[in-house]
Formats: sequence, structure tokens, C-alpha cells
Amino acid sequence: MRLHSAPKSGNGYKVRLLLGLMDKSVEVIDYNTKGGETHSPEFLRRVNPDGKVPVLELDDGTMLPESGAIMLLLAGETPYLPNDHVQRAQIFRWMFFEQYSLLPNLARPRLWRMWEVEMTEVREVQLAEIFKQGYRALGVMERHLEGHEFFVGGRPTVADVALYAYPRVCDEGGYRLGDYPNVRAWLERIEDLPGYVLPPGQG
Ligand SMILES: N[C@@H](CCC(=O)N[C@@H](CS)C(=O)NCC(=O)O)C(=O)O
Repeated sequence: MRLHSAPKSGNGYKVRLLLGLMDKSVEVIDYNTKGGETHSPEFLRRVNPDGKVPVLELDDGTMLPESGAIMLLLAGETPYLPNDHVQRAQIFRWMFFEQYSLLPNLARPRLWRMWEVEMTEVREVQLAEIFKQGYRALGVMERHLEGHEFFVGGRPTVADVALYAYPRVCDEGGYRLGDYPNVRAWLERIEDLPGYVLPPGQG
């Protein structure tokens, strides 16, 4: 198997973190997303028509895009994806929440800073709304973690791995987690897990 990714990709990091926690490794092929490498005709045709990483290339050449789908495949029968149907549904619930409510709001300010995007008046207005929605999503996590060590079933699952990546690096976009003590304690619990892998640019 090979992982098509990008050095600073938070979604690629989710997959690398899960692999580390499961004591597995795969070959990684990195692309320059800022330079548009994932939109070349070759990449769109052969790797992912959506022009994004991560993509897991299986041994038979099958390409599997989307970090969530990749993690569900890799977690397979391990404790990172319990068999219990209700627990599984809760895991999916948190992964969908991450993709819709959390990721876009936490990733965008980081990306704009990383790519040195010009902050026009329009973008400043957008940024204020993004922070509002991002802090709202962090609040949902903060309240759930009141009395829960991990998101589902009292032990780490793919839901935690999916939810971890962007809050861990959100300070790079200007977020501050001072008002989210449960989130900060949970981030530290993840960091204490055997096989933990540092986020992009920190390892
Ligand atoms: N829903 C996708 C999002 C993938 C995504 O947005 N990837 C970014 C890197 S983190 C990317 O490839 N961006 C390049 C582009 O969109 O051109 C996932 O979870 O894998």
C-alpha cells in the first residue's frame, strides 16, 4: 500500500497518526498541493478525480480517497473500529461532524496563513464567521468530553484520530484553546498513546 499525501496536510496526518498508533507504516508519496500538483491531468485521472490528498493506493492499484474512508479501511477489525453497531454509528457521527462542522472552520485560517493569502476586507469578514463557527464546533467537543475520556466507548477509536488532527494545529491559524480545558486534556491523552506521531512540521 502507498499513501499519496502532502507534507502539511492535516487529513494526511490523520492517516499517518492512525498507522503509527496501530504500529504500521506504508510508503508515502508527497505532492505540492500549493503548486497545484494534485490537479494535474495525470493525478486527476490516475489518483483522485477530486484533486485532493490523502489517497490510499491498495496493493491491487485501487485508489481510495478521503481520510475517513481510508481510516475505516485501515482500522478494519482492530479496537480502533469496534464491532458494536451503536458504537460504530457514534464513530461515524463524530467523523461526519469533523468533516462538516470542524475541519472547514479550523483548516481555513491555517491554510490562509500558510499560503500567505492576502487578507482583503471580504476575507476578514469571512474569517470572523469562520472563527465563530470553529469555536462553536470546539464547544460541542468540549461539552462531550465533560465526563468522557475519549469520544466513543471509553477508549481511543478512529473518531478520536479524525477529530484530533485539526484542533492540534489550530493555533497555526490563530485559534486559542484557553477556554477548552477538556479538549486540551483530551489532546494530551492522545499524545500519550503508544505509537503517537507528531503533527506536520513538528516531527
Ligand atoms: N474530505 C477530504 C478532504 C481532503 C483535502 O481537503 N485535502 C487537502 C489537503 S489537507 C488537499 O488535497 N488540498 C488540495 C486542493 O484541494 O487542491 C479528506 O478528509 O480527505
